[in-house]
Amino acid sequence: MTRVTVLAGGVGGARFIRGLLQQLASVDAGSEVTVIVNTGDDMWLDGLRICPDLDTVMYTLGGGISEEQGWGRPDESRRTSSEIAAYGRGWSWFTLGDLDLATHIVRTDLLRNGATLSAATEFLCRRWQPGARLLPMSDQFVETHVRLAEDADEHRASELIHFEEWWVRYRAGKAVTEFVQVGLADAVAAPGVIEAILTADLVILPPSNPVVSVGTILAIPGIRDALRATTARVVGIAPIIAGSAVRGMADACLTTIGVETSALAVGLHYGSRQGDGVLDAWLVDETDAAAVPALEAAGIRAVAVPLWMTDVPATARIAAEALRISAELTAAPDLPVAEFGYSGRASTP
Ligand code: FO1
Repeated sequence: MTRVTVLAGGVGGARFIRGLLQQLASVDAGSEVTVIVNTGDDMWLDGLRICPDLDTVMYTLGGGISEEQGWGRPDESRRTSSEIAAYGRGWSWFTLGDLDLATHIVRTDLLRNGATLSAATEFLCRRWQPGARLLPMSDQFVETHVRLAEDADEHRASELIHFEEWWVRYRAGKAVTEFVQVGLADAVAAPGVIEAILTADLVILPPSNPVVSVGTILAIPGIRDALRATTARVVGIAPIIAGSAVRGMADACLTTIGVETSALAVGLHYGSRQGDGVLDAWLVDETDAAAVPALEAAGIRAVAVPLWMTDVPATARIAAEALRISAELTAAPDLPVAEFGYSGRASTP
């Protein structure tokens, strides 16, 4: 029985996990998957607690996602949000569909009655049955805000605005100088999060946004240390293929933190567990095979495989590669460095 823990953001992470679950169902029926989900995109809107990444993972794995959007529900209507806009309230550029609103209403009802975000998430998942355990990264609210580098509508340069306003209203098109995790100082990992990393056989960093999704989770106290301490293998999957973000505007986020938009740069950004990083292995797309030697020289086992998640079977094949690499590293953690070149993890001198 394999215990797999995944640190996920929204659309890319959710789609990967769907393929992972299909792969595990065919090779290891007794396996258990825990998803530690980014809550940095969360916000209060119209009096409701909105949790974009928790809902995207829950809907995607529960069969309730709008496939063409990658978020929200299919066959949606916007009657309620139009009425809210008629009052001049809400975010007219952020769609809260009528069906989706029910999730926010039920979650907010639970929170207002004293439930933690973890408990509220567990309650919602009873309906959706995602086939994995969903844990928010923290039960405290830690919201990602961006500091504008330029004026934007009613906002002035150097002002902090919520990540979702930057992401959705401005399509990450306004220059920003930094990401700020508001509430981080008072946040701890949610119950079960650290344990899910320490007791896993395999921890996966899926192709979610490495800055505002995975990066946000890694900033929660104790999570990075748990990744460096776990006996599990930590395998990441590049969210950048041939120099461009697979989805979303991850390139805008990487530029903001001074990381090049490449599979190599993101792998080195996460770093090797032999150094001060979190990775044992890093999957890059075949078009980025040239990155393998530099990654291996940095102590990160690297393989080049097709990484386009074109459909669930293709995604299951990517998950199979992550499982294979993990098993290989577990079986032969420090392959001797071959006489001519690298044949495994660089053995410590
Ligand atoms: N993304 C958009 O591009 N436009 C929207 O109007 C929008 C609304 C929305 C409502 C609920 C929800 O859970 C997600 C929503 N998203 C929307 C997606 C969201 O911005 C992303 O899922 C993540 O926050 C970034 O990956």
